[in-house]
Amino acid sequence: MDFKHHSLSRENHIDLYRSLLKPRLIEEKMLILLRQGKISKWFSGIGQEAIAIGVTKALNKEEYILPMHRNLGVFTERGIPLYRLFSQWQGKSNGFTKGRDRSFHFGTQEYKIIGMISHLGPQLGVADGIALAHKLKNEKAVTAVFTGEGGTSEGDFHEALNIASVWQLPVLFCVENNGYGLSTPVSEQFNCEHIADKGKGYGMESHIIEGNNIVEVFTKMKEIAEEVRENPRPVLIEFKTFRRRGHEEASGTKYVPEELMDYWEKQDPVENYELFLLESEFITREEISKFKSDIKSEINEHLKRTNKEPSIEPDEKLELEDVYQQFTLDEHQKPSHKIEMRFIDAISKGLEQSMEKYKTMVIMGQDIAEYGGVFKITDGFVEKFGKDRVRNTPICESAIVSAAMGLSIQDIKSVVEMQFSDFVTSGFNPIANYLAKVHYRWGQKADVVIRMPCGAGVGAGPFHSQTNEAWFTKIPGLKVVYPSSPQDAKGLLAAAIEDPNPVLFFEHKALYRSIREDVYEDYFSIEIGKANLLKEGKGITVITFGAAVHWALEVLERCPEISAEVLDLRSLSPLDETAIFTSVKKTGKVIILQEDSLFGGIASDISALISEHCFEYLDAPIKRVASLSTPIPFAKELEDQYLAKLKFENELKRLNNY
Ligand SMILES: Cc1ncc(C[n+]2csc(CCOP(=O)(O)OP(=O)(O)O)c2C)c(N)n1
Ligand SMILES: [Mg+2]
Repeated sequence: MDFKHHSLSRENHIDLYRSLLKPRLIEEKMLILLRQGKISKWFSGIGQEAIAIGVTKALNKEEYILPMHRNLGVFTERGIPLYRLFSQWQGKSNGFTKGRDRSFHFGTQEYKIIGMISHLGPQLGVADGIALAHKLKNEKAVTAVFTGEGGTSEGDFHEALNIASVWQLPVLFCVENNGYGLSTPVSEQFNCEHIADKGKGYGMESHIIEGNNIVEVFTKMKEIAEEVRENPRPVLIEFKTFRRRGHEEASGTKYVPEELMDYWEKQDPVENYELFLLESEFITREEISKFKSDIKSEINEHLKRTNKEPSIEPDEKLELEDVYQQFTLDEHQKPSHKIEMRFIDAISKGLEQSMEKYKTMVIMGQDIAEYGGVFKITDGFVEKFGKDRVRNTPICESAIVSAAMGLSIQDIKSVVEMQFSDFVTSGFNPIANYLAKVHYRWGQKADVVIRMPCGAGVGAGPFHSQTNEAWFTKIPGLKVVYPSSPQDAKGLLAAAIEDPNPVLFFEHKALYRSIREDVYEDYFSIEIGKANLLKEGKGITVITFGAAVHWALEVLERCPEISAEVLDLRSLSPLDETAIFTSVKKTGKVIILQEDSLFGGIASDISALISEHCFEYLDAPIKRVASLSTPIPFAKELEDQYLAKLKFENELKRLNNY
């Protein structure tokens, strides 16, 4: 290993060496604590420290780094007090997650570190979003994101690199190729010589760096970072290194050939550098001992502090409160004048007014710019707000949702349009695992609205007709809004955008051009979580939402003899339980109508809630009416048979006569 470099003074070398030592000595201590059962899991980075340290040193302190599970050096190099790290690993309240997540699964805006989620890949798209924000703000800054070579097999890697290249984002994609992903060797992970070769496929500059040589890592990364700040673009960097211990400490290394271990032991980044510093007479053995004992006493002192910290006292109320960021709606709104709008116009106008209100807000989606989106909701937006804020995306749902998360980390609101709500499956992972959980985990907001054009009745078959709200109402941390009228759609969309929490906003396609009413022209928002009593009655409560509201009203129009209340839920999460219970207690009979197929839909939970809270008030069994338990068919005759719409009238009459 060659450690000579013209740009480095003796002081620079010593500084690099001391930084390199720190994660090594902390790890050695952690391995002891692990054996004593004091920490739960440990992912060792021994032998790979030069990468985390070199990359972090090459960046400015205000530039974001997104590390992975072996990158302790990122955390030490950013100067996080060790007791906070130890507390994090021991699940104490003065860690970074109040005991809610383990090891390196946290971020901190204070140190500009954005930690991973277990799923590895989403980290890369989040870096895209952070870098996009720098670019939009005209800041000369790079963002560095880490992944192992195993993680590069995930679709997220492909999507994130593709987006970064198409948008020329200043991201340094740092791949630590350490030979294994858990027990899987590189030969079973990918079939090309170097991961760096993939850069060409993305139209991206790439480099191979000797990952165990701190001087090479630091000087090359510094040079690359300087160039990228001036000339924003993504760069793929493959660091050749090796994982010297098990995937995590309990899993061992039996499957690793001994020769490989022996070879890489000789490539140790700390020992080789130490030798160079001694031979160059930059440092003496006494100095080395002094550095080591200084770090060891720092470790011991901080461990004492962590050990004194009391264990967490579980507080159910606090746990529930922290799932969402608290906020209050903008109160300065006095809309007065109404004009007639179709459902689709209301959404378009609402979106446009939010773009005017929030000057940095970004909209992203497929074909939404010049083309105006497949439903033309964003028609004319690009002329008004420009291509920076109205962004066509490649077909990369997952990394776009992750990028929206990155924008939120940089305090920029965004709205992501799913072309059809069905396609959200391709972006499900970051929604369910990143956006939904990030506030609870480490207090970071995910200020993202995902627009979901959904629903059947348009003869579009199994992949363009689903109403998939139940996939999301299950997940704490998300809000799920589902308007049925133009006025609600405009006001609730504005509220969803004001809200700093992640909101899935369902827009029924069949309503887009079929429903119209007078709507406030000026900006206004409607509080999320409040149901709307559309019609009062005495005999039956009809609970429903979305297009089914109109099915119910249509039937009731035909059956004036039935005195029914119609409760339009408007929001499924949070759910207005008070409105539900109040109405059911008044009428004593309830029918819940949902467009989705029956099992596991929101109607089931509402039914359970009513039976738990209103049992004594019920005069008949609770009835759920939903669509058939099949995928949604294409042919009109089959779709009609599938939908709950035609079944509702009979069930309503039956309940009325009960
Ligand atoms: C989506 C997903 N699949 C599988 C896993 C389990 N898992 C965690 S780390 C890991 C190996 C990662 O290998 P690599 O990216 O090379 O990183 P390294 O551990 O070698 O640093 C696996 C399979 C996971 N966490 N997430
Ligand atoms: Mg690996």
